[in-house]
Amino acid sequence: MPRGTLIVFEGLDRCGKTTQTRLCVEGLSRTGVKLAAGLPWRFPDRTTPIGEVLNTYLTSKTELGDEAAHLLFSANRWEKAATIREALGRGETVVYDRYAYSGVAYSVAKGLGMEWCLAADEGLPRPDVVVFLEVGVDEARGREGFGGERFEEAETQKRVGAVFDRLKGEGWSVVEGSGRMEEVAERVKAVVWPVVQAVTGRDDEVGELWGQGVRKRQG
Ligand code: FDM
Ligand code: MG
Repeated sequence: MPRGTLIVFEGLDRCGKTTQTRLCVEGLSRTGVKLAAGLPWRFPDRTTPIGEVLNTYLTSKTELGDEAAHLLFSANRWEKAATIREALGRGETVVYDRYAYSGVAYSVAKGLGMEWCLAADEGLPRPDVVVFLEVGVDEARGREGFGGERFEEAETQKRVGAVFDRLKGEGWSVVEGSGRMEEVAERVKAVVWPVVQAVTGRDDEVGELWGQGVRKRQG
């Protein structure tokens, strides 16, 4: 049985990830692709005990040191790693709103070292495609809801965007995120659909971070 495809959406806050992950799932289900239950999945997964701590942190009800926060965001992914692999192994496609790239981008933007940040997520299931929704900070700031949570301010977003630029590599598709949501969804479909078809026709294993796309950790 062919495995499922792991599709990840990344981008700055208010870039349209949540809308586009939903539209992507709707589009895939119309084409008859076998999907995991309850998609889109998202990180942080605020429903687990670790995710509850992250939620209090993001809503500024708790303070965490930058290293501790980074490791908790990563642990929140590790607690789902087996579930993701199992779904893909059953031939189910998985769509994520944020993944380890957000983990690295936000933590490096706070001043933590790139290598140290990459290490925590090394070995997680590797996405088949990372859809990066490109939206200028000024446009994102103007969208409804910007500013409600920790990190949702322009200076942080600019620093996060600069780290995302360093992470962009093989397996990434940068999609212009401005414009009507239906237009953006068409652009997303044009990059996602060929990947789903290619993975379905191939008989390969799910990869591991940071195998491709971002350079492998040294040593
Ligand atoms: N975030 C998200 C991190 O700092 N590290 C991570 O590993 C992940 C997955 O949490 F500000 C930050 C990014 C964002 C917040 O909010 C999650 P959304 O807007 O609900 O995705
Ligand atoms: Mg947010």
